[in-house]
Amino acid sequence: SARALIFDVDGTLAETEEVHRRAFNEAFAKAGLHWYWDRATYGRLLRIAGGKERIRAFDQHSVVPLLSFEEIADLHRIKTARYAELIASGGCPLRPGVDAWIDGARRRGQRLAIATTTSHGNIDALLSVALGREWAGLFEAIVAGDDVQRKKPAPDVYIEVLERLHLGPADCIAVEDSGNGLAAASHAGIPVVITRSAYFQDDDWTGALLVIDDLSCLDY
Ligand code: XBP
Ligand code: MG
Repeated sequence: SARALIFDVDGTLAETEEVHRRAFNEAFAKAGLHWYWDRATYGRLLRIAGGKERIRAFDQHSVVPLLSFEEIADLHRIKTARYAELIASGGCPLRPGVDAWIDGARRRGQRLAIATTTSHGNIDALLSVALGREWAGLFEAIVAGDDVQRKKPAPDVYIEVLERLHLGPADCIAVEDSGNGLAAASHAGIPVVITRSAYFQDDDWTGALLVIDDLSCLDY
């Protein structure tokens, strides 16, 4: 079996995207923007990884783009604060099978890591509720979007995880839910298990090692 499992966060460990979407919409309202991302719009926008990048792409496609980089950063800060509040108050449960996978991996002596587009603050908000205050001790490497130059679908987060673990790509398995994630891990040479999530049911999974509905589908 693989020596290390590298997990994506959003969509893979938990169905966080509806919480992200709500936080974006509440940030827009707070900033006085007449923007609202419904599910269909958000589904299209998810092709762009990263919240700041997603806001910028949406703005650039409007008739009159209006936001500077600073304004986008401010808006994204409001969104991030709101996301943390929503997660802290209501939480967002881990997807079925995630707990068992993490336990099983530890029993088998597999190492664990995280490779995500979102921020360290957002990972902490989510996992300190879902896995407890000491959650970070479970993972040997935690690499977030702003730690590297290019976000997914670029392989940067995965390459950085491999360097920190001192492992080659064939020693690992990446667990992902999106086409961007599949591309990122594949470009780093890492085999990918896809656990299909709410927003990415029917993507093109060519190149994936395995496509499953959730991690409880696997017995090991
Ligand atoms: C997740 C994302 C993130 C979140 C928002 O991608 O694209 O942008 O939607 O997070 P992946 P931020 O699961 O492939 O890592 O607003 O913090 O960027
Ligand atoms: Mg994801």
